[in-house]
Amino acid sequence: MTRINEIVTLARQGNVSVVTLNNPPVNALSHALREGLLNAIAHAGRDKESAAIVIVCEGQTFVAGADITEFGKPPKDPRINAVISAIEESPKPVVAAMHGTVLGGGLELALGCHYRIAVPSARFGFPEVNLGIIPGAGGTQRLPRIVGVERAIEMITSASQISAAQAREAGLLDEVVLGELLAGALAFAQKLVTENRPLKRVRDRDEMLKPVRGNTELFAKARQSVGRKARGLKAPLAAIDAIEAAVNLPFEQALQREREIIMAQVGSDQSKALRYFFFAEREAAKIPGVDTSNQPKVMQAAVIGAGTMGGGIAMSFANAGIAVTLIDVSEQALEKGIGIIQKNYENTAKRGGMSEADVGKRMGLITPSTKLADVAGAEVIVEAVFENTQLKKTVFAEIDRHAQPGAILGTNTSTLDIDDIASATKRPESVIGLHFFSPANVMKLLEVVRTGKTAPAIVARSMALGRQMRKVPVLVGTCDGFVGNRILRARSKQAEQIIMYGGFPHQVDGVLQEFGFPMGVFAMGDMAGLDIGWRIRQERGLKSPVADALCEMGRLGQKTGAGYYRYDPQNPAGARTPIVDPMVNELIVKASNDAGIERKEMNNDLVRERLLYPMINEAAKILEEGVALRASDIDVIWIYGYGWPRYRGGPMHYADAIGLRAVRDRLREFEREFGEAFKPAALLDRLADEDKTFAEYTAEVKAGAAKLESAAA
Ligand code: 3H9
Repeated sequence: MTRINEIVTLARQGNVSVVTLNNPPVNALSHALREGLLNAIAHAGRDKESAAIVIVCEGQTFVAGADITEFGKPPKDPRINAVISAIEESPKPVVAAMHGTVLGGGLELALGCHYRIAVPSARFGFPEVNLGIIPGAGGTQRLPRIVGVERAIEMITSASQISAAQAREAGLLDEVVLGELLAGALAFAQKLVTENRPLKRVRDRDEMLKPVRGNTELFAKARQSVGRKARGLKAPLAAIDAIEAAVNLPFEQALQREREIIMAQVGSDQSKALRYFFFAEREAAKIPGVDTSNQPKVMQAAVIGAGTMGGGIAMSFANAGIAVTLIDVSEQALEKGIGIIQKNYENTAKRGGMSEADVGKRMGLITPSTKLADVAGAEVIVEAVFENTQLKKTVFAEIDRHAQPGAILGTNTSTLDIDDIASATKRPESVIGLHFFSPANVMKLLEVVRTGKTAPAIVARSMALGRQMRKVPVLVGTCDGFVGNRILRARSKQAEQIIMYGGFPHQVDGVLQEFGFPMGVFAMGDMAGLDIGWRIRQERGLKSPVADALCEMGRLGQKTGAGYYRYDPQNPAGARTPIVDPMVNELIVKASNDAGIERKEMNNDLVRERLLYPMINEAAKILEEGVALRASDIDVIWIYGYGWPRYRGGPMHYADAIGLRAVRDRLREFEREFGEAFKPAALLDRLADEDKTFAEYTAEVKAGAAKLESAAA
């Protein structure tokens, strides 16, 4: 065996050269890997005893793409295209032998090989658009030559993955290896030794492209449909440009076009935000001082409360294959809850989202019960009863009597004091907030709320449980609203103010949608039902002139056919599409007059800043108080829980991109004009003065904590 460099080796088995890549964790195409692979191919090429070359990877996967950490840095030769080109030009046949997730540059590498084989569990895809770029090493050129233009557009613009069986059927794979991969690869390569020459190269194939050459309609239609789905994300549309070039230009020229497009994208704000978010998401899983890895899998859960939240949480457990006892003291509520779950699953099955057998399997994992004592068998218990401290305390006292030692005692409260709830038990160290978002079976975000007393082992198990449930768990501390809702409140308050001072709901919502949110504040209020807020305000003795007036008129939102907007079941755009109602605008103007406010027209920039900057300000306070561990966690929460557009990286990244000085200065102007509520947070003020970013602040805190830890050790 020859060691080419620290991560690439070359060995000959009979007359086949085997190039092995070992670049953990995902065999990314780092500089060392590219250099080693290129050298290995050259070595094998010179080896007179070698008649074919196999490329195989150690570890969890074949190459899963370019090394994202290298993006934005000065590129170092050899580039990926040069490596792929050397493989494609090799006079000896090269076989990619694949397992794991063959993604992006990894799949491009495979497409440069003369043959591709894989184990049945392998998966294939181009996730580049999720990073705000397009496949940039020939993926937009070679994929359509094999799978056809329409399928290539679908795969690349949606970033979806396909299985080995699908890849075989689409012609991407030459063989699915049922036994051991390397043995299968060697046997496959043996057969090539006598193969006819010249070797087939994907780049030379034209049969899939020829029929659509000059077909502008196909691309126009694709742009229309992809543009709708991409909602502001630019990369999918750029991918279509590159695929169109593949169809209409000679290979080298089209490859150059692909290169120009990706180079422009790598420097774009969207790609920077998406790359930041890729690492932010992974960072959220890491908790200083708490090892969340190697946690035992949860097998049995219990959910208390069979309402909308409880039912959704029970479904989330069942969806992850975890048996769950759904408990409600009321037989009737339980029956209703189970009925809704069954209906939800059946609707999914009807839409083709799961099989009838799956419906049965998941329902089989959910056991209804009216006895709280049935929490006894559960490793995790999630309480999801009404938001009432006394009720929750009674439930927790009862849970405490029956739950097994070491069980996670979770509450799904979004507003109440978890310490207070925990005080009803003799084991507050086992109590933790598990804040799911509605609909709980759909939403990925899980705020894991640690109190001052929660034991590290419970934190570790809760984070691992979140991942087991295929959620995105983010650890936060206790405060009113935790991280997500506290920031949401800052935005809602502003939205209300804006309409009192000169704006209108459709303007506010339009600005948010233009920014990239799927829905505006007021349309969202109508969807959720305006009576929820109305009830809370009544309990707390608060007023909101416009919302209160709407509720008093019976306009409670979509469910009553009207709220801030009107809804029409016959609307060709959809029964849930908001229609601007002049009557509401009149009501708003009257509310301003009654409050003695002189309305002034606001431009969209002002509306956007008034909505978003107070959110950033609130987030700065949250960060300063240590309620969030790092700025990027806040971004993960807002992207997964509240629809902040990924390509803007979350509120903290957005603020960093604008510059904290600019944000702080604008808040100061607002403070002078509109009052105290806009006073910049102390942390924001300090970082602005120091010309620093939230990301830099987080890095400093992390370095400080590491220093303390090593000093203590
Ligand atoms: C591309 O290929 C462009 C090309 O067209 C060519 C252009 C010229 N680079 O996700 P995990 C790290 S764009 C660097 O937890 P899993 C990750 O940060 C690329 N690092 O594991 C984490 O680090 P840490 C197209 C990477 O088992 C660790 O690996 N490809 C990369 O749940 C484990 O990651 C993609 O977008 C990378 N490419 O899932 C694939 N990938 O432990 C992106 C991962 O320090 N990757 N890391 O936190 C994935 O989707 C998943 O990582 C994968 C494994 C499914 C592979």
